[in-house]
Amino acid sequence: MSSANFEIKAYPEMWEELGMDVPRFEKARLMLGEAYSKTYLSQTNRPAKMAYFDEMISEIHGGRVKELLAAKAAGHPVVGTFCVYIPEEIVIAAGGVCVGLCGGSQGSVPDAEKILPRNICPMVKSAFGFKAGRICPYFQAVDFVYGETTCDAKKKTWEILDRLVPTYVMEIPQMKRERDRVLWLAEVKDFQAKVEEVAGKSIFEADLAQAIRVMNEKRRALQRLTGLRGANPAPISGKDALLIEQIAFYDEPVRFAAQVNELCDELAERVAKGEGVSEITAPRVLISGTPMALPNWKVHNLVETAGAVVVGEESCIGTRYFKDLIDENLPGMEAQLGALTDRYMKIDCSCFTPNDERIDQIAKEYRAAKAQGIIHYSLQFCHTYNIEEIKVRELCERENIPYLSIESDYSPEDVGQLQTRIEAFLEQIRG
Ligand code: BJ8
Repeated sequence: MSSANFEIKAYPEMWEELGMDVPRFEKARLMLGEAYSKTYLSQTNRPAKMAYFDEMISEIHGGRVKELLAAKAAGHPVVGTFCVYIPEEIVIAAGGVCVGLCGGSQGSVPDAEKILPRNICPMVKSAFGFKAGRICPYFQAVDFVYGETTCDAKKKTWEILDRLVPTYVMEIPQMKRERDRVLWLAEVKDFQAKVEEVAGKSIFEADLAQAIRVMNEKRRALQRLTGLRGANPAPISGKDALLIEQIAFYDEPVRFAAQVNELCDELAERVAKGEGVSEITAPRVLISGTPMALPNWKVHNLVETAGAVVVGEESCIGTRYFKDLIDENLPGMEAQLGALTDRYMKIDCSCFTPNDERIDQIAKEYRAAKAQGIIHYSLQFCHTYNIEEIKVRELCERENIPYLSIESDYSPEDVGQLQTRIEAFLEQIRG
């Protein structure tokens, strides 16, 4: 798709029915289309199979929303999410749909700041603002929103969000001892009961087994994509890979996995021929830190515009979402739920203390991606990632890894300053 014929499709009647602020949303649609064309469609040598993901963006405010509404009309629960801690398998087992809600845009932040404090995480403000301003069709379509007690900004915001949309909160433990696992297992079972209530049906062993297979397949496809990015030259840009990881949160999982695998077939051919999207000498960067929710492409764009290539995201919109699978052959619901609990307890979010497995994971991913430097990315006011940054920096000092730490928000104000710092960092890698 070229930038000349790209547009985010408009569905004003459906938006009206969903109770949205249509005139404002129309402006947001045009801005997103422009940003996407500029950031994505200007890239050269993109894999042909990216066409599917371009189409997903083109239909982001329409085609996929229609699918969710059809699922809802057929009695299937539609659950909005903000965190990879949601046990998606349970929703799928009930015939439902999970959709990651957007939280990566500056456009909705002023809506949130009318209610929430200004000095909290931009992701929380952005997400809340989409609902408060009625400028997200997904938010309007969900049966309920899933919230969690990972960080203070989120857990207190859910109480206020619940006034606008039903918000179900799960308690995420903050440590990983046996008693924390017991707590999380109980939370998982409560969540199952909530989903069954909304779906009006019970979940059985066969449903959960099938849902586990579906999610494993999707996660395997994303693992495969990550593996291919270890080649030099990289067969796909970091921007495109990030886009796929973002789309993973709202596409239909079976179709998505098939499309990612088709793309991987094309990338594997590129790797076999020694072809890629960048020069073999392009600096290779791993990005680690807070998730980059759609449409937050800021740092990837700066890094790749400066001639480097991003080869991995150690992030929840990245490997933290798909690095761990669940055993598909366990007999009985109790064993399945136990394995599911263990799988989610492996997520190394900085809300845990201690969380040293994340530091080990960063080192592992750095080596696997054959990266040459690490950028730690933290959203402003995210205390847990900002403080854990100390340990990431120490890792890089110990292992002699070129390192840059960035703290940013969604406003364009710091772009010039970030560009200068990123260019200096890439010079350091180039030697
Ligand atoms: S499992 S990383 S998706 S909580 S950036 S809102 S932590 S102040 S996003 Fe996250 Fe789940 Fe953890 Fe992953 Fe708060 Fe920090 Fe903002 Fe954050």
